[in-house]
Amino acid sequence: MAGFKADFLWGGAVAAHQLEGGWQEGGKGISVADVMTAGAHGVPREITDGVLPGKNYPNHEAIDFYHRYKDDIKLFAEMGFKCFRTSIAWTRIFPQGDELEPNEAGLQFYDDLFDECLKYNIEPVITLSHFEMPYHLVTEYGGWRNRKLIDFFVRFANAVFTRYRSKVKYWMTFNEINNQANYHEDFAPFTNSGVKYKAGEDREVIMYQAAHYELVASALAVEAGHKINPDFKIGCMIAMCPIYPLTCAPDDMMMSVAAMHRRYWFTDVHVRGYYPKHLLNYFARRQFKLDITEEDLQILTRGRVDYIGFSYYMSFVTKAQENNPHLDYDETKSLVKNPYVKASDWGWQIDPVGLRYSLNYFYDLYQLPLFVVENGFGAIDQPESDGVVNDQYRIEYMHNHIREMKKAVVEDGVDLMGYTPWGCIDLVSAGTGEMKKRYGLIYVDKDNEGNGTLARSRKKSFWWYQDVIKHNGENI
Ligand code: P53
Repeated sequence: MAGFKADFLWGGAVAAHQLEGGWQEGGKGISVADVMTAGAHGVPREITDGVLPGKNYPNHEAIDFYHRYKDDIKLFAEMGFKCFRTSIAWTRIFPQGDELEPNEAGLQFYDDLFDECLKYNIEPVITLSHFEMPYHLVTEYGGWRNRKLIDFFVRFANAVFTRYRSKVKYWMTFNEINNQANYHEDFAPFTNSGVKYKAGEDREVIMYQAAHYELVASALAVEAGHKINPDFKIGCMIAMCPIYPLTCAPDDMMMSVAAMHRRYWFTDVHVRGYYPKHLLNYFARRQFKLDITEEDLQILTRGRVDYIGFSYYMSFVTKAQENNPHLDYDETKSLVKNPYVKASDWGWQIDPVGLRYSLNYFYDLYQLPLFVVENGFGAIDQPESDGVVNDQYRIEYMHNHIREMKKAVVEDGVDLMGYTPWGCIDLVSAGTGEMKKRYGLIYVDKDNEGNGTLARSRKKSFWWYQDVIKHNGENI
């Protein structure tokens, strides 16, 4: 039986702000990640007004990849990586975000990093905006609630597309653009869009406006990228947590459809180049006044993505509720526990079959190539007496997810480009800012308080994944 393609992109995924550190090196500006303190499960990260003394900002040093990337990439090569997904920190290229000319030291850093990957035949897979936009764009412009951000982003995209046109082929525009569907919490609006809400504001309409500007910026970037190098493959990036109905009661089923509409319309716009009717009807019902011009709508049709990149960690469950005649979805209130699956220590429901379901969902709807650009198990690791982390639980998680992914390819005929497990090396958690929520196949000696030698060591999963890649997943 056929399996994964011969040129399947096995690799790993990270984001600049979660591992680079060097937050002021090479002329880098302050990003939104630089003003977020460490939190914990159930304790949100604090978003401070600039960098304040006496606070713990875990992304400032992270795991010091900025100085250690050569050794780390050597370890990725040893695992057999065919690709490495990271992001370009916007603040290394345009430190404030609104400059006219890029910062040469920042451009040079990524030239060196990509050269190091290419030395081992590792394809860089690059996200343009991964929760690390310039903080200056927040304080001066209000983040993505401002249309001016489109020009700043497109300038950034053009600068890096041009500079790396012969080094990078695979790109994504906005990481997990749909996380901000959860606009009642402060985290996603800030990390996705640099939006800080004022008391009493209608959060939802601001979220739709910011997302619209991002979608226009993404489409312009796709269009520009294809001109700079027609071989570029430029994708979107969606946080996929499929929302199941709690029961087969028809109202529960319809609630799940309505919830999926609210969380995944972003993909429709990226892929099809226009807004789905259900969302336009919703805007009309809510009487949202959005700045969406005729020209914007033209741009959206021109800048459609080449593939769908998505993260998959968990599935969600919803049910119909009283007094909700329109089946409106509120991510902070509409979700319930799935009685059939277990959850991680951070409450993320573990559901490998949900990955097969997600691959089928996307492929049935869009027939575009898919790329699983994040998947993994955040857990507390304890090195044993010999110093090795025996992370059998992580191996089991990944094994079960790869097996379901394989069924989607072999049995269901989904076109899958690759698989890059999240945090292939331990790094700072985005959601909580912790180090102890580890995803890596490589252990990094550093704790939540910032103590540790930063030394790297191979976990048991390192050898396991090396074997998976070597056999192109045939042993799963
Ligand atoms: P952490 C929420 C839901 C799904 C994925 O997350 C998410 C989030 C945000 O926390 O984020 C992605 O570190 C994101 C990465 C992040 C990773 O998943 O909170 O693209 O930056 O680190 C894992 O455990």
